[in-house]
Amino acid sequence: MLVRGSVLLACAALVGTTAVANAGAASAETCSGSGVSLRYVVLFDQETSEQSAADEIESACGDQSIYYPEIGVAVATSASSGFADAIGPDRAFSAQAERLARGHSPAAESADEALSGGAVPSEDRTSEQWDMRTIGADRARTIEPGSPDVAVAVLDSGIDARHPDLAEAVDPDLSAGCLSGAPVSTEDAWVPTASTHGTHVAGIVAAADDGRGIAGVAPGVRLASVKVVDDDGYVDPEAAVCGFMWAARSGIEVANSSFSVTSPGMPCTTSEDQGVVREAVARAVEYADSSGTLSVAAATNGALDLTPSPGSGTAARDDACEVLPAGLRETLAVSAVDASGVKAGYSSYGLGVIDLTAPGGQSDDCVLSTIPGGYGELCGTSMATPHVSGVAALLASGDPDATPALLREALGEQAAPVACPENYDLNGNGTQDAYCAGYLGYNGFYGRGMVDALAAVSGDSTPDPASAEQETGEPARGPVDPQPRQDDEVRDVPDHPGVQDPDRQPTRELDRVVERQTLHDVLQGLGVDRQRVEGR
Ligand SMILES: [Ca+2]
Ligand SMILES: [Ca+2]
Repeated sequence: MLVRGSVLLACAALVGTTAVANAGAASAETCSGSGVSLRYVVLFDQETSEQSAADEIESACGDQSIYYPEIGVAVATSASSGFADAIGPDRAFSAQAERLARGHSPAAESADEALSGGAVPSEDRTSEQWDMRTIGADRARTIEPGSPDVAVAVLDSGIDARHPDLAEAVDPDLSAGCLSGAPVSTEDAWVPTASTHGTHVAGIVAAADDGRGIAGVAPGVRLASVKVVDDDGYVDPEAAVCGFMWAARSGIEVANSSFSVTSPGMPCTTSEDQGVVREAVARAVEYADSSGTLSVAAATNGALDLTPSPGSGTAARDDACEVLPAGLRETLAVSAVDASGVKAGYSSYGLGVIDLTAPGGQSDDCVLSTIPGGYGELCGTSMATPHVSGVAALLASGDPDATPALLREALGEQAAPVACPENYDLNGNGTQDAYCAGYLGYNGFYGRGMVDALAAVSGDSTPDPASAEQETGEPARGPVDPQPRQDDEVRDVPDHPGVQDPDRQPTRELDRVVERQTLHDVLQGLGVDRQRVEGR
């Protein structure tokens, strides 16, 4: 606190003078500001020490809240309007400033009261869980409910730990609030305050198999409530970074991200500031992955085509759209299907991005799960994603040594392939609503297919390490599927003149993919690595 106080004094003293104490100190102009303290995520070279980072932030009239030395990312606050400029281009970003600039009021610091319900009905409602039957979870959990040595971090709006179907699973010692960008482990920091979302997601992963209410995919595993969604529904990049770092440092096996890092007006764009956001979140996810935390994330609900653009990573195509963290290489991206197994209309999709699919529901058939005070139905890729996280937790339970790479490989190999639909005119107006590129074993709607809980608990749970080692190798030319199956029909994606997108090229290269070799070449041209193609 002594340091913080002296920083503020130093900045205040500079206002209205022309004196600059030393070469590194901020000028009078950069220290003057609106007086509104805003939070920033700040990038440093990865080798930067905590003190060096703090010094640089101080000299820019900022106050370092926390520094993550493992990834060279700091969270800072500053009331100086020149803070980002003083730090330098492409190194600092404030989601709060972005919202203010767009006329949104700052997010509430926190709601005063935790969401909580009264008595929860004890009626057995597992017969309504069509989603669990779809992935074989109802049978799987009788074989393997999951180990309490395995934890799933639900990066979300908080989990109601008083819910009888969650009380045993939620581990307060593994839970934290991350809204400020720095973890706070007191309970009031990680309980839900404005949204039932996190509690709903948590129930899908691990609601108790106790004959009451519902049962989750892996009722035997522990849950960590890691609050990253603020009361206005935003996930700022510093909150996401904090969440992944918390999961990694806590040794948590799976991080479920049923959210995307967004700011108003930039749901998935690639603006300059998005570069800072992407870099910060990517570093955190990479670190988590290398620490043994598997990242599983929702494809999002905007019915977006997330297909990577030709050329490089993210932004060569004007309408290229990347969502975080689902679009990151180490993350398993999950699309959502309805009760009939067809991609839900809202689910985003894209060849080279979607890894797996799972039940998210649609319209009248949403997914039943826990909410504070009882049970409720929600639809979305947010609901699909925890099905995959739950199955990943089952796999980790059976093989404590499984790395994220091994879990990804096993999930992909065990998934039940889902073919592209012949016709995807959901509203019946004669035009296709989206186009599914790829073949049975790997396509833009379903990735490698429907996640399979029963397969995860039957027989060999994970492939041998030798096959996973391949994925660190150079991208190789050759068949997409190393062991082609007879039933792998290569899908000829039809022309689609009626698509309702004026910017869309009538025949994009992907739509002419007719054979696997070509698909592989196309994906390589798009910068999609071999791991994506082969399911990693
Ligand atoms: Ca239950
Ligand atoms: Ca249509």
